[in-house]
Amino acid sequence: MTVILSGCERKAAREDASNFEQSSTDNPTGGGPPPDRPTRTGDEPSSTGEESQDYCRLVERGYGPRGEVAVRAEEVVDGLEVPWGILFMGDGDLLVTERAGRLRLVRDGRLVNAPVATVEVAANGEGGLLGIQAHPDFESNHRFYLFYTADKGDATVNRVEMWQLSQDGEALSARPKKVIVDDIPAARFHNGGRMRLGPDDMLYIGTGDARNPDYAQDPEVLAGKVLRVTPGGDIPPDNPYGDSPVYLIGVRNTQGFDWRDTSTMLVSDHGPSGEMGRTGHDEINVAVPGENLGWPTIYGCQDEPKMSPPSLTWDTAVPPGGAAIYTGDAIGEWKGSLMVGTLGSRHLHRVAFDGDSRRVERHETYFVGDPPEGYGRLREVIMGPDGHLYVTTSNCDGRGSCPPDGDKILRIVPE
Ligand SMILES: [Ca+2]
Repeated sequence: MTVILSGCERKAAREDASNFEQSSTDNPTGGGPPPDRPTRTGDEPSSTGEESQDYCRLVERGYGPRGEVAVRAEEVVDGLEVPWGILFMGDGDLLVTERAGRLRLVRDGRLVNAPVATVEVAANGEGGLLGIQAHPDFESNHRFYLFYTADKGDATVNRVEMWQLSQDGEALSARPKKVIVDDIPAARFHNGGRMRLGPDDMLYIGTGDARNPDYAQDPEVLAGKVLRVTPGGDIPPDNPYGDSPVYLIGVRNTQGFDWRDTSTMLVSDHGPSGEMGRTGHDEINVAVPGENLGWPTIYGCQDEPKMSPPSLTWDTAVPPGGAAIYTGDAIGEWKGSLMVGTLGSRHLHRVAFDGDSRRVERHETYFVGDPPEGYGRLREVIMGPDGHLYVTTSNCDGRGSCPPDGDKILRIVPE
């Protein structure tokens, strides 16, 4: 049975329905066959053992009801250009990547003018300097990971490297960088780029399909996956696809994930923007090790054996940026919910699951649209060490309205 949420007309609903991060004019396969409808097909149980028709929720109009919890955003810093990932350093200071290749330091609440480092990136389209993540022993060894798009001979690739900060945190150490994962296929769109440490202290890396949908189902290719490696870049012996960093397959372009428990991930993914005549249908998924999230074989709430439909999908594109489970106490109603920043549709979404199931119990939107109510396009979403949620804006990425004071880091607090 399809669950239909009430779809109110909203200011943000004027946004187009593309799952590139905004513009459907980028559609590479426009004029293709009419889209097949993303309905469920039969009663095959998914690989999860739960039948998708029991849990996949399709939002057919709009984006979901407005949230009722009273919250507001505090500006931490402004003056940024497409801040993509945040690393909290534990003492209140943080590092933030800017997609054009700058690694910036926020110290004592102020953005330091000089970049900590500048990374030579192949910055076109959605590529560039993307994710950042601390090493599990960052406090003592100052090591961290960067995900960036690089020119390599004739090819453009995505690469993860381990770097080290100087003792004062204001520059790099002289220690050579170490390549952790190289030759992840890259493209103008669909580069993934998010990195997080799992509860097992392994490094998880979200990649995109690099505009080749068939990559996503091929376990031999690093594109269209979530990867899992040790802190030193080795392949853990218990990875689900043998001697490979591949951990989840069937991913189109993820920029956000977190863990509900030690082995259950919540993963956002971008739906199609014209491939096979399909549009819309961004996703929120529940995934266990080795899970196949279905791209490009299924979309929407479709179901196939050994593939899993999402728990939540929207007919109209939202495309999701970062995602984090709210673990703080400051906004008690949000505790345990997945918070997702969206780009084209410009919201902060709250997705609450029904216990440990795959069923979404509640879904609502905050900070809708552009100022004054919203903050425009939202990219990184991450819990800070102070128990507050932090998000970054992405209004200066060429697809939003870039204000004079640039992009911002925001802290979400109770009203
Ligand atoms: Ca999927």
